[in-house]
Amino acid sequence: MNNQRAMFASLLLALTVAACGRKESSDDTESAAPQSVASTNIAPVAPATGKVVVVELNSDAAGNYFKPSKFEVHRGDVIRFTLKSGVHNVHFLPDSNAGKSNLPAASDMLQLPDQTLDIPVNFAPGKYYFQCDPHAALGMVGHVEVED
Ligand SMILES: [Cu+2]
Repeated sequence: MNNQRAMFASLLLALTVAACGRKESSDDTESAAPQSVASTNIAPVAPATGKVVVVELNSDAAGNYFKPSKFEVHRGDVIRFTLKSGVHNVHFLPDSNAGKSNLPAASDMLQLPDQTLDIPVNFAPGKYYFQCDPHAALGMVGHVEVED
């Protein structure tokens, strides 16, 4: 009886710890697919499908800005730049990403509301800088950290 209680208590504790650990993921991301149910006994066979990380491009009373302007992604994710207002582009400036390879080319201007630009995250782990060319001087810059 007491053993059963102890086992139940430790199981509960393990579940609580697992639940807390999941909260570390960023609030600014959206899952591309429903989250798979965690399985503690079976090791994943293949890397999970990447998630879609939405980054808005805005032009409003607050200025011109990416939202979020600082975030993390993992290889296999997709960064979905989504125009909310204004006219913007996305440029991973080589000069500001010294030593990095595989940078996406500067994008065309996004002009239509909800127009999207998907950038697959296939670059090496590290910190990357990007900007909107017309508004970089006004602070429309972003930082993304790529993790494996
Ligand atoms: Cu812009």
